[in-house]
Amino acid sequence: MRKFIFINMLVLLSVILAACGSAATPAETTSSKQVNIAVSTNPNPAMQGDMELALIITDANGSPIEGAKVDVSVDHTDMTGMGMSGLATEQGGGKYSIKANFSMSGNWTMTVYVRKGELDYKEDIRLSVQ
Ligand SMILES: [Cu+2]
Repeated sequence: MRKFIFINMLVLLSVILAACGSAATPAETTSSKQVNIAVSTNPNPAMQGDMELALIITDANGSPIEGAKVDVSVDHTDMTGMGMSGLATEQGGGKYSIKANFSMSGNWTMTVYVRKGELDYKEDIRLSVQ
């Protein structure tokens, strides 16, 4: 009987350890951002329907990042299968823009990929559509 309890304790302990392992928090990245993305919308505030998204993309020193490949995808946060994506058009001076049609109001998440040479940066930006 004593042995049986001991085995149970071991099993319980291993379950706890496994649970702790999966809940481990990833190492935090506290280094300053390589890339800054400022988003503006036309119309502003963002409205359901056709919209232009403009991104001003700068580096850690505030200098515009030009000549980058900027992929934008947007997803309606509460739903699946409502995403769209495309390549933003460079406007010069670190500005990139893309047209989108938001078929529903609500919370959307915009994922921006900025790639240029060694730089491969991704950022999720929340977008509230009225
Ligand atoms: Cu939706």
